[in-house]
Amino acid sequence: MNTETSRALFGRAKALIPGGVNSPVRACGSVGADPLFIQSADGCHLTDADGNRFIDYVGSWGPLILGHNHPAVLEAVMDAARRGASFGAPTELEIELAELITEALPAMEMVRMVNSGTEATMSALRLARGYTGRDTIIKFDGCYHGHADTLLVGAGSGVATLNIPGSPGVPASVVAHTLSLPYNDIDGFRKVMAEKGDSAAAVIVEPVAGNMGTVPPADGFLAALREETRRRGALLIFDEVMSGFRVARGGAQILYGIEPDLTCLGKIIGGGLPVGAYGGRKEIMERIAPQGPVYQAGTLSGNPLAMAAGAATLKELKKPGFYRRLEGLSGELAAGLLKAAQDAGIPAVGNRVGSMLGLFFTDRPVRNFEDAKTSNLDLFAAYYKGMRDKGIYLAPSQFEAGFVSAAHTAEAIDRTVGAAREVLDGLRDRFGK
Ligand code: KE4
Repeated sequence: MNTETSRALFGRAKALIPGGVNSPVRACGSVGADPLFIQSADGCHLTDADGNRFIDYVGSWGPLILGHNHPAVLEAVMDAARRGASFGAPTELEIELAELITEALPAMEMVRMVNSGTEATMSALRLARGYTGRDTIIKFDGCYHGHADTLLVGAGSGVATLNIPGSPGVPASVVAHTLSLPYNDIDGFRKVMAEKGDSAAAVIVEPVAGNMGTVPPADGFLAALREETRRRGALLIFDEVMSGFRVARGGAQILYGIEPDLTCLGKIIGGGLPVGAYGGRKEIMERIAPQGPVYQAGTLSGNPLAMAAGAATLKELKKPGFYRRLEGLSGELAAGLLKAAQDAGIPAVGNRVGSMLGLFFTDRPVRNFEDAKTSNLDLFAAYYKGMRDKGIYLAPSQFEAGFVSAAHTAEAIDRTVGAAREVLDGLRDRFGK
C-alpha cells in the first residue's frame, strides 16, 4: 500500500507538533506503525492522503455513530455556520441539545455543556467535592476519564493503588486523595468503602469500560457501586463519555437500570464536533456557577456549530430500529472476528456491548485491566498492520474499543471478517497454538 504522502506529512508534523499528533494514541506507537493522514471520510469509509480507502472502526474514537458526513449533521452544521460560528452568549441550540440529552437520560435533571470529556469529568469531580465537602475520589484501574491531574494516577495491580502520579507534572499532593481499585472487584470495592467511604466525595466509573479494550460490568458491580455510595453519602459518577448514546439510547445507565448522581458525556453528543457535558440531580447541579459557588467556565462551551451537530445526531438516534440494526451488524462482526481467530488456532476472546467491541488475544476471560494485560501485544500489532494493509482501519491499540456505525453495511462487515480470516491465518505459524 502506498503511504508516501502520509509519511511526508508525518515528517512535517513532527517538526512542529509533539509526536506529530494532537493526541498521543493517534501516533500508532503501541503497534509500531506510522499514522495515516486522513484526507476525507464518508459513511463508514476513510480516505487517506494517498487515496487509500478504509472501512473505519475507530469512528473518531466513538463520536461518529451515524458514520461520517451524515447529511442531517452536515446540513445542521452548515446552517449554523452561516449564522455565525460563536457568540459567547446563550443560544436556543444549547437548550435544544440539553432537552435531547435530558429526555434520554432522566437522571440528568440539569446539564452543563463543556468542550471535551476531560472537562466534563474534571468539572463533575470538582462539583462532587464541592457538594459533599469531601476530598477522596475512587476510580478503577484501566478506566480512563481524560487527562485532568486528579485522575492521572498509575493504574496499579492488586488492591487499592494509592495516589501514585500517572504522569510527570502531576504532583503527589494532587493525587493524594485519588484511589484506584480493580474494575469489577465487588468485594474489594466494598472493603475500601467500609474503610474510606465516609471521606469519599465520589466514585467515578466507566459503566462499560472502553479504555482497557471493551470490558462490560460484571453482574452486580454497578449495583454495588450504587448501594455503597448511597450508604456512605458519596456521589456515584458514571463517565459515559464513550458509552453514552453508544450502548443504548441514553447509555449504560439505561441499559443496566442504575441511576448515577452525576453523568459525564462527550463524543456522540457532539456528532464529531468538540462537546462534553456533565449533569445530574437539580439539587447538585444548582451548586454550579453562576447559580452556585462551584466554579466552572469555558469560552466555547455550548458552541452553536457543535450544538447543531450534536442535536442533529441525537435526533437520528431516536428513529425506530436504529439500535436494533446496529446490534445486528455488531453481533455479526464480533462473531466473525472471533471465529476467524479460532479457525486460525489463535487464542482470542471477544467482549461486546452494543456497537462497542473488542478482540483480546489471550486465552482467558477479560474482566479487568490485569486480564486485558495478558493479551499478546505483538500479535495485536501484527493483526492491526495486516488489517490496515487490507483496507480495514482499527484502533491502533489492544486497549481501545472498536465501534460500528449506522453507515456500516453487511457487505462491509463481511469484507472485514474476510480480511481478518486472511490476516489471522497468516499469523497461525507465528502465534497459533
Ligand atoms: P476527551 O477529553 O478526549 O474528549 O475525553 C476524555 C475521555 C473521558 N472519558 C472516557 C470514558 C473516554 O474514553 C475519554 C477519551 N477517550 C479516548 C479514547 N480511548 C480519546 C482518544 C484520545 O485520547 O485521543
